Amino acid sequence: MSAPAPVRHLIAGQWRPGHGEALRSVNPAHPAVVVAEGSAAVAADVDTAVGAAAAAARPWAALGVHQRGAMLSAAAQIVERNAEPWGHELATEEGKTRAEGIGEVRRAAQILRYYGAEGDRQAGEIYASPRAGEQILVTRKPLGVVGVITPFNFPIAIPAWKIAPALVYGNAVVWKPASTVPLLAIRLAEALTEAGLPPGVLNLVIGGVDIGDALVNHPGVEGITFTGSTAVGRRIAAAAAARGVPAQAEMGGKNAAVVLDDADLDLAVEQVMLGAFRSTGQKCTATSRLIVTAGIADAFCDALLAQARALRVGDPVDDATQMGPVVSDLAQRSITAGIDTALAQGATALAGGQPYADGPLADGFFVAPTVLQLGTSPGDVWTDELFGPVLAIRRAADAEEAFTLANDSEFGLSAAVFTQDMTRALEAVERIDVGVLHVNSESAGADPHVPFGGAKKSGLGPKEQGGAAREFFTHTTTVYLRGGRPGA
Ligand code: UN1
Repeated sequence: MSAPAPVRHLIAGQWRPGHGEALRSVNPAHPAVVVAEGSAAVAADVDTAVGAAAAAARPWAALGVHQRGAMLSAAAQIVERNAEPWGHELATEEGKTRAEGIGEVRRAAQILRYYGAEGDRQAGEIYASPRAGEQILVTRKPLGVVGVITPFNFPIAIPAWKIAPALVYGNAVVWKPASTVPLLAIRLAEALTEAGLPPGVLNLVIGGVDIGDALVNHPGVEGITFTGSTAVGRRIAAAAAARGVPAQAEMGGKNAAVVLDDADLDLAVEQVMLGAFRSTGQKCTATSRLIVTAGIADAFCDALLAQARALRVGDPVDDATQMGPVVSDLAQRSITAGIDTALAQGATALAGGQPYADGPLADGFFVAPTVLQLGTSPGDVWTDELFGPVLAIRRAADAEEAFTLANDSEFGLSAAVFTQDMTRALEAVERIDVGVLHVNSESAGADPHVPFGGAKKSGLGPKEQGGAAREFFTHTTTVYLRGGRPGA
């Protein structure tokens, strides 16, 4: 067992210990094992970090997009080279399986590579002018100092997909990651520092809600990007609006998989299993609602339950494990409470639903893969995001009713529809109100070059990734460009 890694903060180009309250991340499969340990940042650190970022922002913006991109490309190589050890650390700190952890580190490298090449993709707009001798063009400028607040569930990929575009478009960053995953945050900041980022361009301050609040309310922060819970996202967006700065908030999901009568049964079962239980269901894009039409419902549920009951739950660094623990004691308690409420409100547990009372999983923050059959009054589990391995099933008479049920949520992040009928698939595209729709694949997943984000109440502000990220991390200047007096 290795010694805990020290928690350090990156401020003005220097790695420093914190002076705040004790902060430790533990292995959620073995909570007695400390992964990283030290002290949180304090509000004064946020102030210093924002000051350093403000000083670094102008020369950074002046550097040019190609040079900034070259540093991201260098960071991508460092991240890629460390995929195995950092993926292992990720699994021990966050709890997803080691294979997923390594995959996530590689994904962070891919995101850095994508934005590293952004200079070659930049293109602008030129408009005709109603006046002779004039052209109108639109240029883009960075916001300045951007506050980045990231969740625990993708400790390196989500930070990469916020920080890489923020930096390449010329912003300086002050980043507060979830305090449950400090080690992976330190790893990404190390890679970017090693890649040559000038001091102050990226600052890392690790801490709890007080540090997030200090960042969000700091007058020097000129934009805030956040991924996390709906309650916090709305609070951040409100605080940003009160200060008159833009905010981008990616929040909750209650994502449906719709399985229609003509679906490829094996494919649908496989993909719903991945959507519901990969990363222990801790994704805003995870499948937490399943709607299945009458003609396939019994066969589908039988096959799904057999797989859910057989899922190998265990230590994420054991190669045989298919699903690890949830991130923390708090998460375990809130998911378990959500399951208990569902059962009290009339749901039937078809798989899981019970805590691990004894055996090797009893000490870790494990929650059994849980499948709940809902009745006609579906209860809170139909509407509230539990952020864990819990799938709630409802049956629909036909595709029309299934699409209506899929839309029966205030959220609209992602959905999956399983059908082999192109007409039905196109109907789903028309009918299902989401930001991301998968036809015959699981509800989770995102690629760096395409927009990511939700419809309805899942998100606020411009979408993330691809060209969409530019909308948030830059502002435009419309330039009326004339030479001298025409004809003079
Ligand atoms: C994915 O589906 O692979 O917090 C990414 C989340 C999302 C990212 C999902 N913002 O789960």
